[in-house]
Amino acid sequence: MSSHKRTGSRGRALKVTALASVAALALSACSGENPASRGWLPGNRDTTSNTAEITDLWVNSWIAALIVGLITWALMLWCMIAYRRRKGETGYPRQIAYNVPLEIMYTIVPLVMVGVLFFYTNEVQRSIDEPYEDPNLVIDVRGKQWAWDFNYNYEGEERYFAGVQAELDGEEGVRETLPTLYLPVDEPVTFELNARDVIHSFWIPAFLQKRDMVPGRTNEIHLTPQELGSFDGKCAELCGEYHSEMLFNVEVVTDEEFRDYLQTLPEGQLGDEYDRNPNLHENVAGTEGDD
Ligand SMILES: [Cu+2]
Repeated sequence: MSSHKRTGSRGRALKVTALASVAALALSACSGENPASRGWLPGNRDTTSNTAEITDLWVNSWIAALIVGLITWALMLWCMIAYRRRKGETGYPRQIAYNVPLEIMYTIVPLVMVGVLFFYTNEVQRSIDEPYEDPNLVIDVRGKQWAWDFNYNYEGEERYFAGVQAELDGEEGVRETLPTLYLPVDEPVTFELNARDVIHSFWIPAFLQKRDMVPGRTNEIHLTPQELGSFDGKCAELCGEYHSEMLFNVEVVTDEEFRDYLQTLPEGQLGDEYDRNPNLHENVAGTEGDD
C-alpha cells in the first residue's frame, strides 16, 4: 500500500504509537537504575563532605529546567495545534505585535529564573569553598607535564611523593604505576593546587570538584573524604602531548593506614624550586600583592 492512500486516522495512530514507544524507552531508562536518581553523577552522595550539596544543586537544577521545558513544550504544541492552518485557509493568519504585558512577562520571568539559579549556585559555592580553620592535613599538589607531586603536611609532619610520567600503552597493569594520592577518611583536608609549568586542572570525578592549577598562583579545595575506597583522578585541562596520561589514583584509607603510608615517604617538600620558572610565584606575588 502506498503512503498517499493511508487514511488520516491510521497515520495518526502510527504517530501516537511511535511517540508512546519513545516515551516508554525514555521512562524505562530512568527507572530502577540507581545513578539516575543522582542525575548520573559518579560516586555517591556521601563520598565527601561536599558531594551531597553539589548533587542536590545539580538534580534540582535539572528538575527546574524540566519544569520550564514542559511548560515551554506545552505552549508550543498548543500554538501549533490551536493556530494550525485549517482546510480552505490561505495567506497568513491575523498578525499581532507589541503586547506590552506579554513582553514584560517574558522579560521578568527569565530574570527571576536566572536570579534563583544564581542564588542557589552561590549558596553552594560559598559553602563548599569555606576554608578549614587550622586543618590537620594540608596537601600541596603540584601538577607538571605530565604527572603529579603530592606534598603532605599532616600534623606538622612533612613528607612528599614525586610523580613520574605515566606510560600508558593499552596494556593491563599500568594503573599501578600511576601516582597515588592517599587521603585519610573523615579528616578535613586542604588541597593547595599549584602548577609547575602550564595550566593543569585537579579533578577527582567522584568528588564532583575540579579546580584549575595555574602557574604562579595557588588555588584551594577544601573537603573531607567520607567513604573508604579507590577513586580515579585526572588532569582536566589540556596541557600538552601526554595530557591524556596525566592520571592518578586516589586511595581513601583509615587514619592508621594513612600514617603508615606517610612513613614510607621521604621527608620534606618538593616546592617551587622544581617549577619550570622557579621565580614565577615570587614575581606574581610581588606584582599583585598576593595574600
Ligand atoms: Cu595537565
